[in-house]
Amino acid sequence: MRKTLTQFLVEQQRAGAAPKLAFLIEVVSQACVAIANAVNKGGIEGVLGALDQENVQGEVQKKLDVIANDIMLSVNGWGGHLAAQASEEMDTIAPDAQAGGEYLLVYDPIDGSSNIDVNGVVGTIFSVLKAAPGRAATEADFLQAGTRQVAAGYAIYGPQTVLVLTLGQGVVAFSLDRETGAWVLTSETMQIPRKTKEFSINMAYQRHWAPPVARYVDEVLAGKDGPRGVDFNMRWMGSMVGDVHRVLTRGGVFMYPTDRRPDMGAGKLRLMYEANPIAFLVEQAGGAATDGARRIMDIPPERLHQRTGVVLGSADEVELIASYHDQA
Ligand code: P6P
Repeated sequence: MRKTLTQFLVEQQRAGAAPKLAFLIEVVSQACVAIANAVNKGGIEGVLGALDQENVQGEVQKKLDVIANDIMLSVNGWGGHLAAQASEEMDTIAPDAQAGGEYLLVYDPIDGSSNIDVNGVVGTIFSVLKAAPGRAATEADFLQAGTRQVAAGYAIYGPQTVLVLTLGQGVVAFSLDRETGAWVLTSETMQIPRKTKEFSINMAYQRHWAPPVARYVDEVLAGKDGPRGVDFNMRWMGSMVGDVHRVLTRGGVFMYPTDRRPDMGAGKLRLMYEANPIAFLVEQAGGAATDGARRIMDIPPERLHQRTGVVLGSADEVELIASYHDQA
């Protein structure tokens, strides 16, 4: 009988994890089951397609963006363990129904939403921070560096539905058994090898890249006859969760750097609910995560929806790219 998420969380409590944190993760996992079902029903229940409204990012919202956000809000908003929630899809924070919650939950309810209508991989990314004790939460309370996270994870809705999680003691993965509704442990420790021959970047923006990124990609594209001396492979899923899950599973380097496009000076990916939780997982799996030059989890947040460049995965490659930034 495989271990379930519930059993894992009980063991973590016995090993010293805060009971309310374990409960929080259990509740988030239930929200992810509901989102997985909504994603899986896709066209059947008419949840595909876009709404004629934009989110705080100025991006057209997909129906599933809003459905998933509503699920996260309602499933996580009753237990009193959270002081507040924040989301890519909400302008500002949503205080919990009850006062006194110890934790803050911030998330991207559906990452990769451009993939929804074409049956591509999408996911839910979440990050857990400590709330300020004894008072109602404010937006400023969320602005904590990634090193302050107490837990982080994502659910990936693909051929399998998998929950990947860290509580700061390594990275574990659970697969959803749809027959029982249980999250079942399928990886006790996800590890990213230091070396890789696989890179992940959207080549369409090549002419906009800064020199260190252009240099790195030119060298890997030169293959065995070039300075790297080996041929590389490329993957780009258009869904960060999909590309990151591959990197956590078999290594690789994922890049969404800042570039010279008018709206990309700060990058596309968001610090609080995409880059930080993923960086926590990647570091816990022995990888590295920078904005190209500096550690993502050290970046001091100034705004809830702040963006950052992202270079993460196999440590040797991330460090090489950082050295090119230092030299530039
Ligand atoms: P592009 C999805 O919209 C997302 O935020 C990430 O999940 C993904 O890695 C990236 O944007 C894809 O961006 O510019 O290739 O469409």
